[in-house]
Amino acid sequence: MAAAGLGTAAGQLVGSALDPAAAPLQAVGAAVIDLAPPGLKEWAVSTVGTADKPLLVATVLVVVVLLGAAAGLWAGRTAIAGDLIFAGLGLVGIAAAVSRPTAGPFGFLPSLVAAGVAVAALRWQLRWSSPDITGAPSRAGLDRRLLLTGGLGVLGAIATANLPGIRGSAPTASPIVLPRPRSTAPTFPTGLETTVTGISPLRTPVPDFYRVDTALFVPSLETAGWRLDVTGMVANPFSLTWDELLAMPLIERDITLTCVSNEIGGPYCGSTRWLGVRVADLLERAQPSPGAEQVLSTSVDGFTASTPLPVLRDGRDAMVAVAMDGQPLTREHGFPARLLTPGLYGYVGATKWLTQLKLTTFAADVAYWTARGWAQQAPVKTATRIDVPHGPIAAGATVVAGVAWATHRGVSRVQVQVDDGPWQDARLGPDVGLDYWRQWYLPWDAPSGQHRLSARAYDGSGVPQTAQVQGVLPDGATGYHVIDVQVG
Ligand SMILES: Nc1nc2c(c(=O)[nH]1)N[C@H]1C(S)=C(S)[C@@H](COP(=O)(O)O)O[C@H]1N2
Ligand SMILES: [Mo]
Repeated sequence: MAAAGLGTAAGQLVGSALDPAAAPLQAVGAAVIDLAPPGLKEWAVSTVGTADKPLLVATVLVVVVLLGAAAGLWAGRTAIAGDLIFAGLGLVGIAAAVSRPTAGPFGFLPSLVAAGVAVAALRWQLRWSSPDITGAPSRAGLDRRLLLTGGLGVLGAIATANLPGIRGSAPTASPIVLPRPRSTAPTFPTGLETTVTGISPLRTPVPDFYRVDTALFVPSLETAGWRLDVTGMVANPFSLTWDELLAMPLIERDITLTCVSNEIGGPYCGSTRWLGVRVADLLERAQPSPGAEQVLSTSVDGFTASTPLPVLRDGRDAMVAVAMDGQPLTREHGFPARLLTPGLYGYVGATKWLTQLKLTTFAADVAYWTARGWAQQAPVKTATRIDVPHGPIAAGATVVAGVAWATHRGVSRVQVQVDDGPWQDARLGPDVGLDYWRQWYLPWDAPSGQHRLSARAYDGSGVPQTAQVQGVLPDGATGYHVIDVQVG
């Protein structure tokens, strides 16, 4: 176990110096994410949420250490067996690192070093712990092993601390000056949160904005050297530096972003003010060829999304965003630039750490989640979330309140049902436009006892909410958010 830990620590150190994504834990963790069946991923997202990444790394580490224990036990009988286990582990790490879409030429090195160090450490331990001529284990061997285990603790700590970006490093060194938008958003109204305690604020604070992605470590890009390539089936391919992108006309828009994996009533929906360059402007300059069907956006970490071209040309404010809530994007949300497509779920229109927009066909290029069975076309479905009450409440005058969204279609009406009573129209909060969620509330004189509250919305054309998520709902389920409340 000590040898496995030492080897891993060495690999992590080489990786952090060379290419963090190639470090053994990151590389294997990322491969597990990409290879995991979609059902497992949904389970992870819904049960452990954003903690899924540290949990995954910890699991990989535990498996490595357990295999180290097996190596130690077998090596006691046949020394070569231990070598073989560590060599096998090293090969897994190397395979994971070099098969990344963004692998560099030295991706194999961290896991190679890890396996080498582990084999050497195991051999060294075996030498000292082999029985002496009387058959008793040598004293020196035990002391050494203790020493080694102690050393492992220290190095293990370094290695774990050395997982840059699992939580995202500090923003870029050079301060970023955001140009003023050419087209500003209307004055932002005051939300219901000033009067309704517990309702989602009309604008989501950036630290509270949900994060969903496949990136085990948050890519740490800098604006210097960053480029956005617009390429593929276009008459005029081009490439923009950060300064060139910012020199284009910027739009400022209030847009709600949500994840298809959000459970009914779940947290994976956020709303804020974005600043960016219209995708339509970029397309206009590139001049897509007649056969182009989609824009395949690529992230620096290899993630891809397919956004249907007609959607990007129908006049909506799809943008390459550079700021949210008045500040440059945080690393977690795609610094320095990301795609944002109002009305589409994140996995088909919101690529973070964006580096390329490629005009292509659906047959020629299959995006990350489409390859894993998710729909190619994914407009956001109408959804409602009850934010309050949350937990038991006292009997008497109170409110039921929350948010509803039908991105790019707007929300025209929200209704609440108490137990089996009539559906009552809730009052709607301020209107921030078709692309933004709507707060709502309904005063409620809550009688003592156990009550069931249901909420549903209608989109801007009056079409009622049906299923919200993933298509598969249990029999009889409506997709409405339903909660049970204990009153009194
Ligand atoms: N590079 C990259 N971009 C990505 C993803 C990803 O896994 N990698 N996930 C997408 C999904 S599924 C969603 S819902 C949104 C979430 O954006 P947020 O984390 O800023 O809220 O990012 C999208 N962009
Ligand atoms: Mo998502």
